[in-house]
Amino acid sequence: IPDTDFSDLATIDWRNESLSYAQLKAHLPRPEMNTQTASQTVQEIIDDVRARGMQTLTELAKRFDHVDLDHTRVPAHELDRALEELDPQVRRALEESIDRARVFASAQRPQDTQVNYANGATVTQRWVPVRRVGLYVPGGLAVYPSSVIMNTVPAQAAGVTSLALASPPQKEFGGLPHPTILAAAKLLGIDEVHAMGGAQAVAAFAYGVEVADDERGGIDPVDVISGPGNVFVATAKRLVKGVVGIDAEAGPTEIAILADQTADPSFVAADMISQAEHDVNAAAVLVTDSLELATAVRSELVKQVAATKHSERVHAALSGTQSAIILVKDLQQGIDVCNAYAAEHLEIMVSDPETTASRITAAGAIFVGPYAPVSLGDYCAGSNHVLPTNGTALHASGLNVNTFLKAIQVINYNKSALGDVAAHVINLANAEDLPAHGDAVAVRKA
Ligand code: HSO
Ligand code: ZN
Repeated sequence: IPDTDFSDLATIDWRNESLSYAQLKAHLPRPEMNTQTASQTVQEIIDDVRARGMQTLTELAKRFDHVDLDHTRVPAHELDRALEELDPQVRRALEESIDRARVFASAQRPQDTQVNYANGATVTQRWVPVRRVGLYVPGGLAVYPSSVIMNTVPAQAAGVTSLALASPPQKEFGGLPHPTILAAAKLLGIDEVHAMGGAQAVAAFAYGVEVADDERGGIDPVDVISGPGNVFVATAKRLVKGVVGIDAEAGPTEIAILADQTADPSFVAADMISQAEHDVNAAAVLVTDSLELATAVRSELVKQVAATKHSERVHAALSGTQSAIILVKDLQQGIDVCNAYAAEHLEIMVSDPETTASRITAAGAIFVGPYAPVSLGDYCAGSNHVLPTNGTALHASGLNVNTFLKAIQVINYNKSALGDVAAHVINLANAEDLPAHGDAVAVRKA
């Protein structure tokens, strides 16, 4: 391998190796595990919210966010104002993003299924939306109105009628969440927004908060909490899981690119940088059978990283153990590597991208060909950008309407249909030494 310019990005050379799936999984670049847990502090906050409700929420807003609130609910006129004051170009972009996401999410709605076993014997699977969803939106440095869209649209398309948003109060905005977040909520038709952050927001959503004698009301408990957050939010979600459903725990974002000598190195470098821009722990992995491309991408990285706004963060992300260029002997090995890696985002820039994409069996989302960069999917493709990270795409899916639906199985048998299988039920009940189960059928036979 020739000496390279962008030498902090590791090279892994597997051109002469034949690695099994297990070996691939063991040696792929992954972020170092963050074992830090905040369980005890977070459990105390949850208990406190359950015991003292709104009182705890306002006290913690004072302690952590340095703002004075007497209630978390953001007044309706503040939502209106945020939307009025939103930059019109940003507004149009958000609207386009919402429109495209809605079309795709609505098309995902699953059909109910019904099977007839006999006359008078049907079993149906009926999809029903959860009653209420709590959406968490982080404050601070990361202000992602696009994530408000990505979390809200599939819930609404699923038919969820009650949706509340929580985002930390910001001192510089007079104790309200960030105005772009408020504007995005208003655009989406969410009118219940709470200025609350951290573990306390998750607790308030999970258990609800009762408030007597205040027209602003309390906080109704939700069935599902979704949305990203810091370590306290993630820990709180883990602790309330079971009481409510939660979306997957999102780790740092990652991009893998499977490319051959036909790929444009400036596109490859730009896309690696685009996701590295999120976080020093973000991962960018190039998988290629072309040494020439790998070298060209390195020189592009030198140029583009120097010129990009967040170059320090990008440089840190590309230098971390989670990022690398992986050299493979051929396309097949490249596909095997990608299927074991199970990237949150996988771009395919090879000569026949569609055929190659059809052979991918694990990825949060696949971006096919040179004109489908991940940043398109982050904002305006129509697909969702909340996707499984850190290899969980092996078993998990990106946010979609099913996240907010449950399937109810409906059993409808009449007397003669029950009679047809009665003996089998009774025999199985006896085999399990649960004769009362059989009796419940026998009593109906008379
Ligand atoms: N790439 C991120 C989503 C995002 N990008 C939001 C920009 N804003 C995780 O999929
Ligand atoms: Zn992004």
